[in-house]
Amino acid sequence: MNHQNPKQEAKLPDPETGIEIHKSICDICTPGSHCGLDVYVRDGKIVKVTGAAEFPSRGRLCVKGTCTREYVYREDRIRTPLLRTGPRGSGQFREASWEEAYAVIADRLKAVRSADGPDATAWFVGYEKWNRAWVQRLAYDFGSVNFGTESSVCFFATAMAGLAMTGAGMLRPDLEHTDLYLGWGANPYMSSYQQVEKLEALKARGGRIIIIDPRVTPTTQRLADLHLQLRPGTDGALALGLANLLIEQGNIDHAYIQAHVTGFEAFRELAARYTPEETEMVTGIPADQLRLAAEWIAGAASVCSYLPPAAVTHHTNGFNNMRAILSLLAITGNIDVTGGQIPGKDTYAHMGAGFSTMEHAFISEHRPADLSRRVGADRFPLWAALSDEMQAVDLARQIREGAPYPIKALVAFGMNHRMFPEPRKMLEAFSNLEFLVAVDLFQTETCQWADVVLPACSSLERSELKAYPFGLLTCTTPAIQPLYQSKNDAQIVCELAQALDVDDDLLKSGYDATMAYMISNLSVTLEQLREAGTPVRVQELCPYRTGTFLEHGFPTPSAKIELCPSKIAAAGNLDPLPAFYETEASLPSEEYPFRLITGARMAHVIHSRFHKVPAARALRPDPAVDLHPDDAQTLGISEGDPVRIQGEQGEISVKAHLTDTIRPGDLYLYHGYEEADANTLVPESHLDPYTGFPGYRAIRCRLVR
Ligand SMILES: Nc1nc2c(c(=O)[nH]1)N[C@H]1C(S)=C(S)[C@@H](COP(=O)(O)OP(=O)(O)OC[C@H]3O[C@@H](n4cnc5c(=O)[nH]c(N)nc54)[C@H](O)[C@@H]3O)O[C@H]1N2
Ligand SMILES: Nc1nc2c(c(=O)[nH]1)N[C@H]1C(S)=C(S)[C@@H](COP(=O)(O)OP(=O)(O)OC[C@H]3O[C@@H](n4cnc5c(=O)[nH]c(N)nc54)[C@H](O)[C@@H]3O)O[C@H]1N2
Ligand code: SF4
Ligand SMILES: [Mo]
Repeated sequence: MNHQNPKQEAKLPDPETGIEIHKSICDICTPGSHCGLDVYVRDGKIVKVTGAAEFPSRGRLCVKGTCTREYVYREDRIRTPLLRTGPRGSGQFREASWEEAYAVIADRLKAVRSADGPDATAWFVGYEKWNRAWVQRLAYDFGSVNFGTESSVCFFATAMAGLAMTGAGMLRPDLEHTDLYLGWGANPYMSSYQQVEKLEALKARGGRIIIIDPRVTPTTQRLADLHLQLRPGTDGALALGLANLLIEQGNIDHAYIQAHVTGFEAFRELAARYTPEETEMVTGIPADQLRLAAEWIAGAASVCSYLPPAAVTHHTNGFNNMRAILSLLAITGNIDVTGGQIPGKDTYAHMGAGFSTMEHAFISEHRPADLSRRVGADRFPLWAALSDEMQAVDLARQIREGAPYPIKALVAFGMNHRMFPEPRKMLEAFSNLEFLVAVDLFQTETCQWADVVLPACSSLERSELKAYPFGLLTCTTPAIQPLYQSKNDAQIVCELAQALDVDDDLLKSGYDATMAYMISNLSVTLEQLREAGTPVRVQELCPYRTGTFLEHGFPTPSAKIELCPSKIAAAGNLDPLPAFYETEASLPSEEYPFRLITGARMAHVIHSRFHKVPAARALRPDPAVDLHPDDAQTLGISEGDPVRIQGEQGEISVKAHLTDTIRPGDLYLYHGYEEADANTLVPESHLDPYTGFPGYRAIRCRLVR
């Protein structure tokens, strides 16, 4: 087994300062970014971190990345494996060796499997994407169908819309060639700065940008030629309203529809309900702005859209809203064409780079033949039809209720129970478990509930494969040795495979062997990648050729783009048309006059992880709710006043922040604070029936001074 991390090929220490510079990557946010790092190390400790020029990020970092040193050295890093000594949730542990911890895990998991079968163990990975293939393979090796991830609430609903309609999951916008960009919930200044320059380039070459966002943001101010400031959650109605105008005016692509689209007649009838007046009433977008947007779409040689991972789909009607957007692109002939929405495949760890690796085989080789029993499959049949993961949003319920069958043990890598609606119900579920393992960098609240806690290390402390667009691949080496006794997650999985003695020689042969397997179809080796130290272009680059699906047929039952997908019809009681509807809990009432939108990104935080990084926290020390000045005046609230937000499930206390960038009647709140957790206000039942995604972005509530 390979316990040792490979040696870093660093620049020699500077004779005067004793500082060595190591290349690494920041994995704090999405794989789409993963900026390159120059890590300045003296005596084995990081003294400074800057952006490395040789990566696609070209030497830049965001505010979180510049806080990397503080993030890595957060005081609550877990130092050793821990075994619970006090009651569940008490946080009382004793230190243990890795061998002892593995032995306990193996004993307890096998006991659950003997008594209740392998599916009584669930395996979960949170925000991190790089380690998922390993955990998924081990879950399958152990015999469980219940592997799930944070994708139960992020991006996959958007992918599902594409999958259901076209069979191709990732329909990326062709920003380089498009005439018109529809930024549905796009605000890259806060969430992915690398996208900004692409939109600036589009603008510079004369392309137009429409941003659809209920708020005024840096993106609407700096990039939008037109800002459609709609009521949150009404994107579907807006897309149908635009479709209706385009159809009425004959500005759709009849030849394309004839050749490549099914379900158009039914869709046309649905859209016809959204006259400009009706659309204005539902969305709040003035009819003249709607007409202008339709005119621009009609006049554009090509149109593409942001693929919003969260903003559009974090609604109880999010999936249909997303489908309405894609339907608009389909009837205007903008799917699988230059400048439109182009299919693409994942290369590795949720990143498309234009070549393939063995990751898919690595995961699927040991996949149980029948996944139909996985958590959430009964409740969210469309999810089950399109994803091989459990729908983890249903996990807490199944653990508590034991139906359709009991879940007794949970192995959780990077699990933050506050990610889910009504987090206390996840804690209740934890206390019902027989056994909980938590693997994390930090002593989180979730860890407090575990029986065994294992210390993971950060991206700077591990060697890791990483693919980037345009055929780039790298394998990092550790900039510093793992802090304390921590290890990287994938190595932990390989060692667990040994402890559990699963029938998997590859996994048991260690982390390096598994990485080598991942790229065994490529001409480049791990050693060569490590020697290079920065991304190299692989020879096997073979990007998707635009128009291939149009030419040979889409991977759907009809071989066409389906506006009323047969996969939805087959999944049971769901409307195959992208109808627009709103649920009661998202509609303000007399008792709950505000609509709360939680989670719109802020540059200096990411979910649960940066509220405890002092430098980042100092930028906005207290949890605060954004409130329109008109509403503040009505309620007699001033800037900085303490306020209580009361929902149907609970309440939290925060400070008031007055801003006229939002619509009166809306409230905005960032999530992940322990002391003021937005998700305590999101009802556990407030879910999209198609995807299981929570409606984080529209919850009715009231505000009390
Ligand atoms: N109200 C509201 N809730 C939301 C959202 C919202 O918009 N509003 N957004 C949702 C979305 S889109 C997402 S993606 C989720 C994200 O939600 P989470 O998955 O909760 O994201 P984080 O809190 O960033 O990270 C989860 C845990 O992973 C740990 N971790 C980080 N790196 C590693 C590692 O390398 N190994 C291990 N083992 N652990 C690690 C962290 O310390 C943390 O405890 O939240 C969702 N929840
Ligand atoms: N700094 C930072 N960066 C991050 C993250 C982070 O937490 N912090 N999280 C990462 C993750 S997990 C994700 S999923 C991405 C998400 O990143 P983005 O896709 O940028 O998502 P958000 O910032 O949540 O929302 C974008 C915009 O959508 C608007 N919006 C809210 N509701 C609606 C609606 O109903 N319709 C429309 N059209 N717009 C709406 C918001 O006002 C906001 O300005 O960011 C990633 N990057
Ligand atoms: S957190 Fe910032 S620096 Fe790190 S990968 Fe994301 S965008 Fe880059
Ligand atoms: Mo996300």
